[in-house]
Amino acid sequence: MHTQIESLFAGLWEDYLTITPSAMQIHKLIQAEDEQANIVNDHIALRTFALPGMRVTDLAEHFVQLGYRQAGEYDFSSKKLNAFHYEHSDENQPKVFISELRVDELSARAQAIIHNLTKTLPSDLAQQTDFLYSGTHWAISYEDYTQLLAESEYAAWLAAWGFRANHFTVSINHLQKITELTQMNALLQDHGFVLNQSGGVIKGGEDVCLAQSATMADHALVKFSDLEKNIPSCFYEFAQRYPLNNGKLYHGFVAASADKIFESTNVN
Ligand code: OOG
Ligand code: NI
Repeated sequence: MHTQIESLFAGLWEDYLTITPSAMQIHKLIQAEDEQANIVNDHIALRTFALPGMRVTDLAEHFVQLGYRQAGEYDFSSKKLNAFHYEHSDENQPKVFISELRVDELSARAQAIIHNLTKTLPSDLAQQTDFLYSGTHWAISYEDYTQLLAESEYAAWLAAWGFRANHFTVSINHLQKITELTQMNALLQDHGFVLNQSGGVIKGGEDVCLAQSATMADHALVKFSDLEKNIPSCFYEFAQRYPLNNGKLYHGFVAASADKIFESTNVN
């Protein structure tokens, strides 16, 4: 049986794989190493501009309709981002982390580039069925991309890739043979995958009830209006959750770790 939630995540996953081939390679690597493993997503993440009609709440509505509710709230002041996470009443459903760029805090030049991309979009764009994996709805030049990149890596990524899952996250808690994030990381590194080192390979840990690692994003070809270029696309994340003092698994995020996970799409 395919639930509506499953079809939404399947749509996001298929789109994500088209620009993140390493995710399928890693998926197969886990299956080969841990034959009984059930590869479950801890969460996915989406990015957007904090502009009318495409704010976090507009994107989240697709999940709220399927039984999700807003849970944690986070602020990343140096990256000029707000974020929220959403949870389903069924704890086995993936969590959803959605961030938005506070466009009005960027330079006048960057704001002008972003307004130019978004000014003619239909007001009901975010309500459209496949919106969450619809990509870009505009043409951007490599020159403007580079301008944005100098100021906000997030702005540049979003302008180039549009609306889609930025990453999926394997839940280490649901694997069988691989029981520790350190084991997962060793497996990945043995097979040549490059991990995000910002703040250390493992962000967080048992002390904050959440340990996370991520690959550095793949590179994929973008057809800019003036030229074609390979730029960072999406990455794969790995999360291990630990119980709180009350014995229940922690289901939130850790702002200090998230701040570093964002950097998995940096040009390195
Ligand atoms: C989201 C980064 C934060 C996490 O697990 O802490 C995050 C992003 O890169 O869009 O996913
Ligand atoms: Ni994440």
